[in-house]
Amino acid sequence: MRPESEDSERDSASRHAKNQPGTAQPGTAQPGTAQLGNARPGGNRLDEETLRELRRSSILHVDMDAFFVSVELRSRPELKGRPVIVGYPADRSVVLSASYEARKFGVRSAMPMAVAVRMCPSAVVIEPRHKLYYEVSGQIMAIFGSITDLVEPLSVDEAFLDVGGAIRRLGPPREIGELIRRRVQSELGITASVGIAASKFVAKIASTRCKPDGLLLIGPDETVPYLHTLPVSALWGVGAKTVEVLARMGIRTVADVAATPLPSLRKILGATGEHVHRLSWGIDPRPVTPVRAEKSIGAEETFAVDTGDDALLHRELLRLSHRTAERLRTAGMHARTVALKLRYADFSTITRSRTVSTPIDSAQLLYGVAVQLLESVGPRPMTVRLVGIRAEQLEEAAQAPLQLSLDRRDDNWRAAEQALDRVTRKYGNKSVLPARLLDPGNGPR
Ligand code: TTP
Ligand code: MG
Ligand code: MG
Repeated sequence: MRPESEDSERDSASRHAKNQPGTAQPGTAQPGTAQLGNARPGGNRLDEETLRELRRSSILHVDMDAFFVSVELRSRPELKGRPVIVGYPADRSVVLSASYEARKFGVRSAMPMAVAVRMCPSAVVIEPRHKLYYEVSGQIMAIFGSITDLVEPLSVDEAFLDVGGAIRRLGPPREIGELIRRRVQSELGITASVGIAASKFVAKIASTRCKPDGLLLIGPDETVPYLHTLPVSALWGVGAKTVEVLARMGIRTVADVAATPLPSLRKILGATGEHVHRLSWGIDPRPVTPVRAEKSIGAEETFAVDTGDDALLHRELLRLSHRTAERLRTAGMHARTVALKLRYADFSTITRSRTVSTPIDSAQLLYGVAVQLLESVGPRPMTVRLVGIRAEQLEEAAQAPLQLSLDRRDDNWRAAEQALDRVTRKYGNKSVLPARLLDPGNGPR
């Protein structure tokens, strides 16, 4: 008998179709669990073959459902089941988080608030309480950390976990996923969805597909057939522009990508063609890499005179982005998260951060995120004393081969900035700067 037959069947994606989220309810063991045995109290030891098999799909992607909204609903349970949006009510603001009831009306995160309210006039809008979310985020990460050391946080509400080393102690990955879901629910009062697979890429797809309040395991044998049912946009790094480019060539699904010869893909997409091709066959060898939260690189500046001037703030952000990006590149690091810090005239300080899907090391990209973060702050209550940018969740450039930014402009920026680094090293600082920074009269675009 093939050793994997029992488990791979039990763990098959087909049993947990995406339209059946949350099939495994907290507290209910999966059929067959008892026979598996384990090292937990009352259980038998897992035999080596079973263990090897279970370890083939040991990567979990855990993400909270409608995180900011769910945290708010803990103190306002009467709103459960109703459309709820977290965001500033001002027209310039965007939706930060939308309950699944609001999503039925078409509301999505990052949508302008004005549009969202028009789509769903019955939605209850709640102003964000970022400090609270960061506290809960810490508690989420602490739960993950009690399962395994191999935790790679991706943003405030999600992380990859490699639970291969925890199977003897806690049971098969699916049980560990259910354990995490139960603990998040009972200890923090919110729900999480868990995707499980052999790779980070597929685990993330799985969690997205089983939301909300679900668990989906895509076993090794189901991975390729499952991927091939998806649209190309499911591939990491394939954004709207690339979808368009591929569609013009008649490539619409992951199966189409897989069936396209590599040389043709290279011709269409350049160097990233190879990565996209590999992903289409479920190949993503990147390991779960724990990142230390304190590892960060940044720059900040106090204004000579407190300011409320947007143009000045933007210009300063651009300058700080260049400083930070140069330091990143010197250190050979890429950043997953960009944080903005604002200190107001009364010394009260706020930070906002955003995690990007492709690690970045260019000033233009840092600046882009910083501007979005500044906009997400909403109306500022008073003038600003200090502004800062911090690149967080750093990973070594060599560890992040999947620079799947398919926007050629990004690559051009990176090349231009690398050239700038070389000039700076040779001729000293400030010999070359973007025109906007040299001419103080220049406002933001
Ligand atoms: P997400 O996990 O992307 O979204 P979500 O948890 O609200 O919903 P889902 O069930 O689809 O996972 O983001 C986590 C939180 O991060 C979200 O609740 C609010 C915050 N956030 C922002 O502040 N800005 C953004 O642009 C996005 C996408 C999220
Ligand atoms: Mg979430
Ligand atoms: Mg998330």
